[in-house]
Amino acid sequence: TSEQAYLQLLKDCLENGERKEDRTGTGTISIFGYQMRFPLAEGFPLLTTKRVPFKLVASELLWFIKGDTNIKYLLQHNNNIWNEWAFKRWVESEDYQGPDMTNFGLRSQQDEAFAKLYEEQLDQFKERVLHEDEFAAKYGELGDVYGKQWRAWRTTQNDVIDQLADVIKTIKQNPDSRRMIVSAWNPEDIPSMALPPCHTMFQFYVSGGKLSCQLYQRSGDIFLGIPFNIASYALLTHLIAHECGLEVGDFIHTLGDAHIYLNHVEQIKTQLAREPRALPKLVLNTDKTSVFDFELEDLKLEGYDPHPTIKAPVAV
Ligand code: DHF
Ligand code: TMP
Repeated sequence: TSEQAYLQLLKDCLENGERKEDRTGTGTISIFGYQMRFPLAEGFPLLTTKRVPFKLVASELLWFIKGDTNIKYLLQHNNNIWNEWAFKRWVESEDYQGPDMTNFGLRSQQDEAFAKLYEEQLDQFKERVLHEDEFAAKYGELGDVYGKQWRAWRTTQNDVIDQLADVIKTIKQNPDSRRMIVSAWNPEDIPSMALPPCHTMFQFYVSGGKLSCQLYQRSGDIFLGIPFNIASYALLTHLIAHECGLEVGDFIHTLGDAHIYLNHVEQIKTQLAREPRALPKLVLNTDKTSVFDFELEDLKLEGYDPHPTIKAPVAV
């Protein structure tokens, strides 16, 4: 199946990757420049060699599509994947008065007493984002991240560009266009983002009634982030193809710095010892047409039968 492309990336990086230090202090094995292709008609590319939580992939994508940049929506959907980056802004702010949380990501992996303190602070933080509007508006925000750039890119003339709506219009009206691009990489806004965009730009291509999508990802956490990114862009391609009356073609994933964090190597060896299974099938609620109207319950997977979850710490 097309999962082989991902398993090959795990192998290639383990075998040929170079040891490289990184921003988070974790250390990586890294390669630069890599491409994978997932023919979407073969099945939905959600990994089967470990469980990847589809609901979390889907709620994150719907959050981008809404143009939302506040983790409150994610928390309301029990999605905790962006917590650390909002929490980081909170504990580095003037308003935070609790115990010192400097370098909480690494310290919570090394020091059990600190890990307990950190969990408490993170739980309190989540409660406040969920239940205090003013706190949520200020500290649930990740800044000018994906949702903002996709739906409301601000120009120097103070106009707003809805890149996603524009690209969908072009796919319908001028499918041969070679300009169907959405960019999250806005150099002016980078200082006001919790994390500069990892999936930086994507392009669509229509041929033979099929919609393909290629993503350029500048930086990819091979074990944790990339399985989400593959599924997320596959889902986006399905949604847009559905709205435009097209079949799905390929998702092409092009990577810049693709890296394995050193504290993921054992997990990857476990995963590589497993046999991939048949890919699941995505079933959309066809009562909905517009990409902008889809809700979580309109997105269903059939036949997902993965090997068990493999846990790994995320580098902050
Ligand atoms: N930083 C780093 N170092 N790696 C990332 O992949 C990453 N991804 C971000 C933000 N910053 C990042 C946003 N996406 C997980 C997956 C995707 C994601 C963030 C985190 C993650 O931890 N996945 C776990 C399950 C999480 C859960 O069940 O709550 C996994 O096992 O897939
Ligand atoms: P960086 O900004 O120093 O590159 O760190 C970002 C890390 O997050 C890096 O390990 C890549 C990873 N990442 C993904 O792999 N996919 C994602 O969607 C996001 C947001 C981050």
